[in-house]
Amino acid sequence: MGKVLSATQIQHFEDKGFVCPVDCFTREQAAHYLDQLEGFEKAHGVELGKGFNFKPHLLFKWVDEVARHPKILDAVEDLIGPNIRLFHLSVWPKGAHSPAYIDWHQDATYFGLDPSIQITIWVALSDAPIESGCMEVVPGSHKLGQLHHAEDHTNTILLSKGQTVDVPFDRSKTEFMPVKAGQFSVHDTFLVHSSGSNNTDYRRVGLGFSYVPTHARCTSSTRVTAALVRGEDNYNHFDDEPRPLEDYGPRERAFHTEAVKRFRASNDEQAAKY
Ligand SMILES: O=C(O)CCC(=O)C(=O)O
Repeated sequence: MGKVLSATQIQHFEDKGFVCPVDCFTREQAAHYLDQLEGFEKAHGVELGKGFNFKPHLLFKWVDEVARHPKILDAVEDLIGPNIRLFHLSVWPKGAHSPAYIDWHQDATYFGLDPSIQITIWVALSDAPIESGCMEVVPGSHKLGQLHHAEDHTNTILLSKGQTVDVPFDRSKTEFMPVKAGQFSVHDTFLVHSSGSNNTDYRRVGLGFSYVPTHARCTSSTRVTAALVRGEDNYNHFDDEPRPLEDYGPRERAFHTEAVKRFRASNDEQAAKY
């Protein structure tokens, strides 16, 4: 038994590469977070979507709060130990009846981590049932290690580089990871997964947090940033990310721009090796 995950859930994660769903906060709290996200979008005339969906925990106090939610960090600790950095975060919105989708991929691709240990926690701000395009996974595929990916720049693909597994793999048995607003799913960095388009009348929004143990390093020549969210770091593999003191303040925007620039440079460097 871990702090949040049961022995059965931890075993399921080891065998299948994912756990879903886990209760985190109330529907009302999820709606409150979604209001803040959409209030910002409305006020600034932007979408926190493709091209502007990276690392919003550096810009908004409410996102930083979710990133450090004790229930989330307890679940991550159950799987990778007590010293944890938030390596990356993407917002994943899919508008009502939007054709946007995500092809089969592994999160590890282009992260360049060594050792490649990373957990994705996908937190639902709105309900994400199968018909809204929740994630579909290939159970056990995390044991395949890194598979080769190609880039597909179809503009309805939400991933920044349209990374898509381009070697054969068995997807005769898949499972979905539906989550309700306020719940999260957990998956391993090598788990092969995808998600379909949103066939509901509402916008489906989730936050995908990528956590790593502090001993993992990014092998890119660009030194990337990551927030120490729990425990201590005796390795110095990352530059620290400061917590936002003001929503979308000038200091916050400047740091966010720099952190995203470095993350993209690192991703480009890793992609060039493929
Ligand atoms: O939000 C989605 O539909 C998929 C997100 C995803 O692939 C991930 O968080 O790893």
